[in-house]
Amino acid sequence: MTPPLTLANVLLSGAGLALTIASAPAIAQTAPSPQDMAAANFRMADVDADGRLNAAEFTAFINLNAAQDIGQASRVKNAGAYDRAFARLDQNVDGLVTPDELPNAGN
Ligand SMILES: [Ca+2]
Ligand SMILES: [Ca+2]
Repeated sequence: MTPPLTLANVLLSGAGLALTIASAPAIAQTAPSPQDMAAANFRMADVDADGRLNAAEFTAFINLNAAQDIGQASRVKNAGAYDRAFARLDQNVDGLVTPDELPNAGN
């Protein structure tokens, strides 16, 4: 059951939206850091949500980072050097890259 779309409902939700927009600039002043964006990309690329990236997930992670020009991702992507980057980051060589194995993005 969807609630009836009355004029009052539309106006009320519209007012809520206006309030949200009005309060947004204060938040928007702090742009997300490369670290934050990389962390979000990590979660997005981590398809099975186990908190670790396998080789396929890592490729998606690099591509997401490259699209936002984070760290060395564009260079890795352009060179197709996913395997090499993965091997370098996977310090304990378990075939998975964990967040603590990632360098701070933007360095
Ligand atoms: Ca995973
Ligand atoms: Ca590892």
